Amino acid sequence: MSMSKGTVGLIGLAVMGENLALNLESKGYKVVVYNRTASRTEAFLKGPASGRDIVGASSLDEMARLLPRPRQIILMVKAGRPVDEVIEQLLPLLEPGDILIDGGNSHFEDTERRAKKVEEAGLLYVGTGISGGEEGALKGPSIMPGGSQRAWCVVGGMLKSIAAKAGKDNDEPCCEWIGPGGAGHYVKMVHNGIEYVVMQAISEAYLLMSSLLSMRAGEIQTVFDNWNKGDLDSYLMEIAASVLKKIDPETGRPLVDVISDRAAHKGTGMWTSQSALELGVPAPSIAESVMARYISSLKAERESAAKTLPGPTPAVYGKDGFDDASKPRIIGAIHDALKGTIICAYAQGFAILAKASETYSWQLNMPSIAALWRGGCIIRAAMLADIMEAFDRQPNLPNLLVSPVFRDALEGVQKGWRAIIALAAQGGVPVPCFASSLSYYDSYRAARLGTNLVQAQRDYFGAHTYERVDREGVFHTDWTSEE
Ligand code: NBP
Repeated sequence: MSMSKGTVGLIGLAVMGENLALNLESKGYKVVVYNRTASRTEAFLKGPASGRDIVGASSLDEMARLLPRPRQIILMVKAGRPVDEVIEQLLPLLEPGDILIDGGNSHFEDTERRAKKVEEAGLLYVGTGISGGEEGALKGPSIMPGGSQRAWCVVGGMLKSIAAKAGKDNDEPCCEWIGPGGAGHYVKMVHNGIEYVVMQAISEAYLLMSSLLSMRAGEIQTVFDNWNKGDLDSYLMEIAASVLKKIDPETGRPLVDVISDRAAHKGTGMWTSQSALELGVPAPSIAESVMARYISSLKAERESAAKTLPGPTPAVYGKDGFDDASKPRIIGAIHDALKGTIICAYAQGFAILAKASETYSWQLNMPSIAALWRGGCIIRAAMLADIMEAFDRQPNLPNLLVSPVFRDALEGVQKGWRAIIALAAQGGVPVPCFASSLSYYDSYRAARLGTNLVQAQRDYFGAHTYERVDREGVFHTDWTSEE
């Protein structure tokens, strides 16, 4: 009787697992679900899953019996130890050819290790990034699968069917094979690194408007809404505007005003920065966005330092000699800084991907990665169409900054970007991400930096040698000799 396209197992019924199960079922798959805490399975079956082609398993053993071979099992449990624990428990219950798909935010090195172990047992392993949060999981996330190519041939159709769709006819699935081993989770990690920058940059725009221009949440929301209709059209811009609209029912104030400024994190931005450092890829905007969260968490120290450390008070619009034209001008400059910073975020993310691809022999396809981030994921943005085109035209583009479309965009924003950083510095408003991104841009476009002096000092104290600009070779100088 069933018109099912197939049966799939899903372990872990928290936010992501529940919604993915519903998404799979809506696309014609029968889903066998299991959760460690049985009450959660029961609540799901009685609640959102009732009347749907979703059945519960009370143990992993029962799940294994309910699934046809080769079994396809998606793990949506907490990243880290839980994934290892579930794999340990599953291995004795499964048979060669069965496929395990880890859809959590696992570290790519863990995925490499697990893939080896699982494949030694004759099973196939897919480590896939899934982005889009709760809504994406339900309606169509962006999916970044990596691991066994043989497994992709089996599960590719299913993953594509539940993914978001993008493109001009909205029919291109945001799901494509990424590469072997941990490549899928690596790409998801870098996605999150870029996400950290965009979020931090939007918060700097908000801080500047509130501190320099005394704008309230509602007014900033209008600006964000407008930007979201133009070149900054993106999911994060849209939700930032939506957040600013929300009123706290208890106080009647904008909810954002009563939310503590301590921002937490789950580690993916840190992992991206660690990987960039290890691979030797400059990615200061990503690192700075992680640091911005760290410094935000030093709330008590900041509150105490605010009473003692000297600094200017920002000039305030309306009081300190701004003319009438200055407010739109400042808002325009904030827009420019935000756009420049977001371009740097993508440029750094793709530069990390390029180096990782070379280092790990993944052969990552940059236009395809840009394409699958166009829909469903947290960093989806109109800008991704330009990124896709830039890599399509020049597959070996050394850095997005030098592609014609972004070169022109940066030319358009740099004046305002510089002006707002100067104003922020004069007023003592911290804009770490805007400022470090501009330094990245200026460093990248500098044919000569001051680092000749660094190399000279290295040679001075450690005989590390140096190269010269006027002839080939490696040189060392006895810096203390009188000659
Ligand atoms: P959580 O990351 O909060 O994990 C909770 C799930 O893990 C529950 O089903 C829990 O079972 C299960 N679990 C734990 Br904890 N330890 C376990 C163990 N030792 N054995 C078996 N199951 C165990 O859930 P989530 O927020 O839905 O995220 C799932 C994955 O997707 C994570 O890797 C997350 O990073 C990733 N992700 C999340 C989002 C998002 O927006 N939330 C977006 C993209 C990716 P229990 O009910 O018995 O405790």
